[in-house]
Amino acid sequence: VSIEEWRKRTIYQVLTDRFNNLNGGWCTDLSQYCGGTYDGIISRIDYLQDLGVDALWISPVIDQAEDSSYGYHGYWAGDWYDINWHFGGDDGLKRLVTACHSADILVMVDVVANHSGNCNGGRYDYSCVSPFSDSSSYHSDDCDIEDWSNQYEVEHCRLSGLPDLNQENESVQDELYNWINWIVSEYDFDGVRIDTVPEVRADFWDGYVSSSGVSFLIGEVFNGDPAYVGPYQDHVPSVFNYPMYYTIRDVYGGGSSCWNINSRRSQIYENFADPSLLGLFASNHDNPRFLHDYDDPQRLRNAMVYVLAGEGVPVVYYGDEQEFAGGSDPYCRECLWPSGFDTSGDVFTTISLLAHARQKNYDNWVLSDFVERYVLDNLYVFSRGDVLFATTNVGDNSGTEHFVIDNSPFTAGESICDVFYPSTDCFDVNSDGTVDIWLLNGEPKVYVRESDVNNFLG
Ligand code: ABC
Ligand code: CA
Repeated sequence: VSIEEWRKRTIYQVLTDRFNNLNGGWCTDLSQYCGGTYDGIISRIDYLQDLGVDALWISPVIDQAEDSSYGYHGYWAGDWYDINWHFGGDDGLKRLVTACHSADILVMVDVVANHSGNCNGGRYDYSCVSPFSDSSSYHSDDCDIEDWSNQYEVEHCRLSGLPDLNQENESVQDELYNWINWIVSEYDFDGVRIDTVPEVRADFWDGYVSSSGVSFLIGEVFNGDPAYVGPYQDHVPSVFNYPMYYTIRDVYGGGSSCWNINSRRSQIYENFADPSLLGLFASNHDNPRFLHDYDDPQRLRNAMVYVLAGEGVPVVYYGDEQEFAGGSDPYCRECLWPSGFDTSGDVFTTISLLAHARQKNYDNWVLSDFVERYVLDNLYVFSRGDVLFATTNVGDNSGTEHFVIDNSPFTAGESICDVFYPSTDCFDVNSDGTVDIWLLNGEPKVYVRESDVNNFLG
């Protein structure tokens, strides 16, 4: 699957353990397994299709080192060549990939090359790890990462006490390169999400990427500074746009000036090789959810318009569409099934409309350049092709805002329509070419020409 194909996709991030437990039930302890499986996901592919997402990012798939607690999230590797039986094992994973491919959903696997798990609760016990069961596979520095500004420490010390693989040991490096090639080809994955990128020396990733056999790999560099994150895109084709994540939250959540989007974009252009390929997101599994920090679905709707139509590849974190509001890890990792997979909420509908429009890609708007059109403290308007997006940061219950903008893809006298529900609302572009934008109670709007409405909505 080509990079160009990935650009059109909308990625949906699930924690495999939390998406669907076919036996139902409630999860009482979010720090342990809750029973979600690959077959659970397969049985709800229709839900993914209703939402309009067409790429699925699943948890790390391999067997876990089980000590006093359990790696329900998948980041604590045990047997690298075995598939986590809790999720359905080898057969279950193969069934999932086949079912997704039949539904034209790409599958992205999450992988870790920085560390393994701890065995039997011991800091130096590697006995349950295969093939890295010997201490020579790990960095000998024996320290924990404390100072995130010390890059030597970040690369050689342990993240949360996890055994830190020594990629400077050539046999470890070769094994990791062989492993990524094996896992991708054995399970027919279409893309890769790479964990803990800055915790391994940057040039390790060159060989990892070329061994992977896929074109789209997206790395996690958990840092808000574009100057720190940007250079990693010289080694991994895409990385998550963590700098823009913080800006999306500050602006649409916290109500800081929309000019912050403008200035963040300039920084991103200065520091990244290809801003258009970065992963755009408003929530993930390591941070309190958007609605936890900003308790207003109208604000989340604006953020999702930016995520789905802004510059980058959109990533929707499961549960945001259900307006979940969990706090820090593990509370942001709720079980989805108690929601009943409802498809009627405002945030669900907003995501669904835009994600389906992305699939339609009428007039190639998804692949067209992002053009910033009009910015005020409380208004951010941009276009992709001939689609115009108006977002605001004032939140619900804020009354009516009226703007007249003099920069849009439309010309005087044309009839254009806001396509958001409950009904499409059409009006004419003013005779001087300006467009009147009315936003009620902090809502976002999306405008297309009246003659294009059906093409856009499909
Ligand atoms: C467990 C417990 C947690 C507990 C933690 C210490 O141990 O569950 O309650 O707090 C997995 C599990 C976690 C588990 C960990 C450790 O393993 O999912 O539940 O936490 O056992 C990735 C994954 C993540 C995964 C791992 C480990 C890595 O997405 O799910 O965790 O495989 C660092 C790493 C990053 C990692 C993240 C959790 O920790 O770099 O890869 N995520 C600074 C640093 C970041 C650092 C971050 C958090 O703090 O720069 O590198 O991320 O510790 C901004 C700044 C940033 C700053 C943030 C906080 O603020 O610009 O630099 O980030 O403004
Ligand atoms: Ca390391």
